[in-house]
Amino acid sequence: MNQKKVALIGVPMDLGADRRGVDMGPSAMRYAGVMARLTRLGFHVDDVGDLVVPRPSGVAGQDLNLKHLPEVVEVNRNLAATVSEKVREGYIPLVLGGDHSIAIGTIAGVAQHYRNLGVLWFDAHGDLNTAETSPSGNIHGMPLAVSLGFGHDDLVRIGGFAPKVRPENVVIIGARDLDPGERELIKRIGLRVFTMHEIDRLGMSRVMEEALAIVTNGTDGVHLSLDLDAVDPHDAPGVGTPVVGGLTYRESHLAMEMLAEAGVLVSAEVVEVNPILDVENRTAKVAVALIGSAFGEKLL
Ligand code: 5AB
Ligand code: MN
Ligand code: MN
Ligand code: MN
Repeated sequence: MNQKKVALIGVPMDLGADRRGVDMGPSAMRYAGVMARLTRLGFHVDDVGDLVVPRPSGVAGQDLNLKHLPEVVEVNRNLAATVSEKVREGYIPLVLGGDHSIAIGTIAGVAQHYRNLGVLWFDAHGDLNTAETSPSGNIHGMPLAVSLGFGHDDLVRIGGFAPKVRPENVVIIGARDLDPGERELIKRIGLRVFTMHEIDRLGMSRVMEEALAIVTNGTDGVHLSLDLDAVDPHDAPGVGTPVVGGLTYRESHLAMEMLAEAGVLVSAEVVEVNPILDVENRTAKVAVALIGSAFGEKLL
């Protein structure tokens, strides 16, 4: 059997968010041992390094309620091309963020090869805003909307086609902070959102069973988008937009282990790790431990 290959792609992007520092996320996760962790699991790991993120050109995009739009578009175009090339070469791309705006590029690249992609989106937030609904103008609050075909054309058309994914193939897990426009969109397109309320009531095991059934139904692969703010700030304090009442360390691990057992993962990104706001690199360590579980790590 051919050895499975993982391509690490760092994207030191922080222009999609208000708080600086998340650009150091890739370094923090490398320092926390992501490479060794995957190698130990038997993967051939190639670190392709970090994409170049331009310096912000003043206030471009502010008038559109899309901060740093040109830079975010440029980076995501490059990321989509890199991810697509790595998938073509037989790799599972593992994108290390950076703020969550980079999901636009990852999904654009993967969806070029998987036209019926399923998406598991772990997040305290919906990331379903558009310029019209966003309270902040920060593009990291918009990537799931963009991937579903909603938002500014320059973002939606990255990779040359839209939408990248269909609502019936996508689930959000861990939500506890949604804006009014996001709630409206969720209802309009019938997106399945497993809120913290449902995780409390059903338990993560049952939630993951249902979530996996949705994202594998009629799809040709599953993408994991893991925003570390899905995890409770007690365990993952180093994130730009912490929200109390999140997933426990154990719940998040169980979710990743069940994903690994399903054997459907074709790409992943781990985002919003902010070392400046962290405590002794705790959040990056949690991120790397979760990556281990998602890629098949087991105790026995
Ligand atoms: B993250 C908020 N909904 O749009 C907005 O961390 C927060 O990628 C977005 O989930 C958080 O600004 C984006 C208020
Ligand atoms: Mn190699
Ligand atoms: Mn979030
Ligand atoms: Mn997010």
